[in-house]
Amino acid sequence: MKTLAIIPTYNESDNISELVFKIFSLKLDIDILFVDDNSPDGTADKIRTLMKKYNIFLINRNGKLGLSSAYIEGFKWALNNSYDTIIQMDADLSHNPNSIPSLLDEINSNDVVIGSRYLTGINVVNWPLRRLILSYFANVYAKIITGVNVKDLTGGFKCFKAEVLNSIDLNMISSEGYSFQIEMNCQAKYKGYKIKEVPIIFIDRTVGKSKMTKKIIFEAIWMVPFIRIKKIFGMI
Ligand SMILES: Nc1nc2c(ncn2[C@@H]2O[C@H](COP(=O)(O)OP(=O)(O)OP(=O)(O)O)[C@@H](O)[C@H]2O)c(=O)[nH]1
Ligand SMILES: [Mg+2]
Repeated sequence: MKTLAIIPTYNESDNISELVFKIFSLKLDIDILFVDDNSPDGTADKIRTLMKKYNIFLINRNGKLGLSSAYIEGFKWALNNSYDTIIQMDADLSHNPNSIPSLLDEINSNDVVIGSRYLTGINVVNWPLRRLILSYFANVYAKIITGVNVKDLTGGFKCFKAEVLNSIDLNMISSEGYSFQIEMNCQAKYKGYKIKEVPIIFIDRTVGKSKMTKKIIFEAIWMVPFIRIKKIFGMI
């Protein structure tokens, strides 16, 4: 099994070293691909230093192009470089690398594994109540409209079999922000792939700033019915 962890970064220089150290401490055979959008805080330079010691790759883009396009670029790179298992995670340590083994354990018998915050109650630590309510109800809304029975449709800690990414026309993904997570899950489910959730504990970032904006929230509100409409008209 050739495994890649794709990690998009924007101004995460203070989180990168700890993250890389924690992933390689697992002693699993995993490569890391960072997709950095020319972070003004010098994240890419930190990554380049770490590249001397670890199996790390970097796609350095010219400017902030958004989470969705960072992942799409990473997915294409993974497929071109023959990885068969692709993990995606945030750089801010909200996604604990110690949960990677439980994602990998399940990927053999499933096609997509989601590290789920809402599988066993609400496993979110240190989020302000309004952020938690937003995330929770966004998930209920997305589940009802899309008909995809996943408790954490918006989570960003996931594992894909390469076959799933290969089957999706990545150039036709419409989302720019976090609704990207919902769209990828729907694409997989509508194509008949098996999705499994495993519980994770999500801890709010302690270092760096959130990139969540109102634009990202509004995009998700109209994108969810749009995804369903694409399915109804056979575009997925
Ligand atoms: N390359 C790239 N990475 C991004 C962009 N926006 C966010 N990211 C990265 O995507 C991951 C998730 O972004 P976060 O800001 O942590 O978003 P979040 O997890 O929803 O929100 P918080 O945890 O509250 O900050 C982090 O690793 C970010 O650095 C972007 O435009 N380009
Ligand atoms: Mg985060």
